[in-house]
Amino acid sequence: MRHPAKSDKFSFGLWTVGWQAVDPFGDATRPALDPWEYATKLAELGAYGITFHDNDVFPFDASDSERDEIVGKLKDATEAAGLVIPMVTTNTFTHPIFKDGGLTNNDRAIRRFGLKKILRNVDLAASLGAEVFVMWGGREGAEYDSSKDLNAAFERYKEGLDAVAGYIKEQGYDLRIGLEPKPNEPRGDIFLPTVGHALGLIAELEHGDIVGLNPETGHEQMAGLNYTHGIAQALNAGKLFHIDLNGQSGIKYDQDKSFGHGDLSSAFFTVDLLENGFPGGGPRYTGPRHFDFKPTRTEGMEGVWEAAAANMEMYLMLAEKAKAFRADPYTQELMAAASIPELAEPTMAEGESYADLLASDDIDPEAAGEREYHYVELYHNAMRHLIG
Ligand code: ASC
Ligand code: MN
Ligand code: MN
Ligand code: MN
Repeated sequence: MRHPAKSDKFSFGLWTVGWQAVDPFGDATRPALDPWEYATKLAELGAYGITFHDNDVFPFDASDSERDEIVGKLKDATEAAGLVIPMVTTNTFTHPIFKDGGLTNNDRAIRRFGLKKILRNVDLAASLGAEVFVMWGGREGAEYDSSKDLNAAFERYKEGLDAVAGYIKEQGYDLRIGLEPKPNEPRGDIFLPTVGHALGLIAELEHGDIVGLNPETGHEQMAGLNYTHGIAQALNAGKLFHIDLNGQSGIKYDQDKSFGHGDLSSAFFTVDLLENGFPGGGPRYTGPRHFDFKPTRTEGMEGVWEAAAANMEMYLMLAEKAKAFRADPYTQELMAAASIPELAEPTMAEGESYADLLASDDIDPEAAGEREYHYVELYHNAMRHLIG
């Protein structure tokens, strides 16, 4: 397999390789490096970009001068390594002040604090040339249904998002917001649990034109949902602004394994969509292939870099297999036999009246009920390419 190239647009969160593997049951198993050390090593492995939460780089209570100094060092290191910073995000989940959320906290003073922290970080994102500002509302939610006026919570969530989007517009930044759904963890239930919930809320925003999605593979799979379908619907809605690729084995805690480790065949079809698009054309995703993974706690620093490289190698291997699958004449034959191209044809003819539709008599339901689709053989042909 070839070495990843900048043109592959692979990016990594600093918090991924930087995770020291503290979990609810155990202490750190790995040392902390400085942010620029992670950046330099990721560039060597073939990444084109890095991303971060504000507090992956500088402490929550950093003074302005401390903040500027550390960010300056990171900026110098990324430039020296030829890396870009396509996305920046804010940590509104670690500090105890956010234990009941930032934008949806019952405590108004805390909501105002959370909003200010986010706006400051929007300024930072814009100054570093980021194109997407991710908002993962990990603490926006509840454990107890009695703890919230849910209607007010959604009102405040919308108010908060509109405030951030409105600020971006007022400042004239070339930045779009990517909401990241997740069903649970760290809250018992998180608001905006899936891609569909987030799309519904975005449609109600005043500044929803610059608000879209950053769906994460494992987060959809934690809800038992199909990630490829999720990003397809976001694409169809013109809302796929960014992606978090990783691996997850079923409906469990958020595993954040390396991409493709977990549901491999689902990862194949995710890459097939990202690399080859919809069979009938349609919107394409051209943004970063961003990995939001956590090297498992068993890994030392050697394992961290192996796990990071595995994401990119997996993506490239799947991309090659997916190209071969699509180019295979047998695949095309099966797709045609299954009428897949016909789904791109509108159901009613242009200008056709309801009367014409109702009067039409062009199908024998019994015969149509007997037609073959050969979907199993088509899927199996994908598996031939994947593991044959
Ligand atoms: C993010 C993001 C997540 C969370 C998580 C933090 O920005 O995309 O999924 O934060 O990785 O641990
Ligand atoms: Mn995750
Ligand atoms: Mn994520
Ligand atoms: Mn995550």
